[in-house]
Amino acid sequence: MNAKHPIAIERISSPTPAFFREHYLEKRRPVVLTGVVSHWPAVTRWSADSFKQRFGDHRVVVERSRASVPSNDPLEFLRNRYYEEARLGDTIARMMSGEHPPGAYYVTYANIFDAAPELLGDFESPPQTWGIPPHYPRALQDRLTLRPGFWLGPAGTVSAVHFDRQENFNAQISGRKKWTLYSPQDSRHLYYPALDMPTVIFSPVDIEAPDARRFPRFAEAQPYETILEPGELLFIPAGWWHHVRTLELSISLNFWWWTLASVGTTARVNYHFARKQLLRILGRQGATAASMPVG
Ligand SMILES: O=C(O)CCC(=O)C(=O)O
Repeated sequence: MNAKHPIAIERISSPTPAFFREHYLEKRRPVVLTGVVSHWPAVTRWSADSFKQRFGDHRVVVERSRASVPSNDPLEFLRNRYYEEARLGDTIARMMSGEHPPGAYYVTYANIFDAAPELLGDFESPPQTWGIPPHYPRALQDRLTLRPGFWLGPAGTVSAVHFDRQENFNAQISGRKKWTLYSPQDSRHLYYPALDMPTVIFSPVDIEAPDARRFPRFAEAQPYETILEPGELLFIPAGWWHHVRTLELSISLNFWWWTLASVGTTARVNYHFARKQLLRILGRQGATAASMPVG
């Protein structure tokens, strides 16, 4: 646990898109928007049961773990993670059986919309409504927006702390998730860049059970927390660290999009990635990690 008391992520109700952009997107502050996606048919209609019945034959890519005992240690988590394709119906049945440890099956950023395009009518694109200035031409808006991602996982599933290169809206459709965020200014306290991690966007710190001897600086990190309820939309600025614990069988949708700020985040990640490769070539991986500048 952090030494610092968590700050609750702000919640604002039904803001205008211009207000959101000025006070949160441009100021790089996370926020929960209420009353903006709660009317989506997805929120009132979608459930794991209904997906099992209606879309059970669709094939999705499922995140799996090789670990017999699940570990929340990020390095272990990444080493044990693999992906396989499976029927959505079988995957949901396994999640609901209670016979598998959390982390055994997690549908992450799946694209079920090509196979079931009718689902696209059940929600809107928050980046295009809230994030991208309305005067941008439609073709540019489309290019700045990545395809929506469908997430479905059982209680106890954990996404280890990492950050994304793009701006992110995460809409909770059913079930609840606990989110813990840290500002990019805390990157040093999260031991970024960790050159021994398989991917530099992950921190090596298990924020729920930190090893104070290995990661003493983590005590300085300031957590921001919220429990995201169905019908709520969380904005995570590019570069903000996030850790997610699923509290109940959950469906969510996420929407990444590009801004100038997110291109800056990408440039820093690429810089560290290049240094990591160079250190590997020189056989000095990890040796100079502590003296690396923070991106
Ligand atoms: O919900 C999760 O488990 C992780 C979500 C996430 O990392 C994201 O939306 O970027």
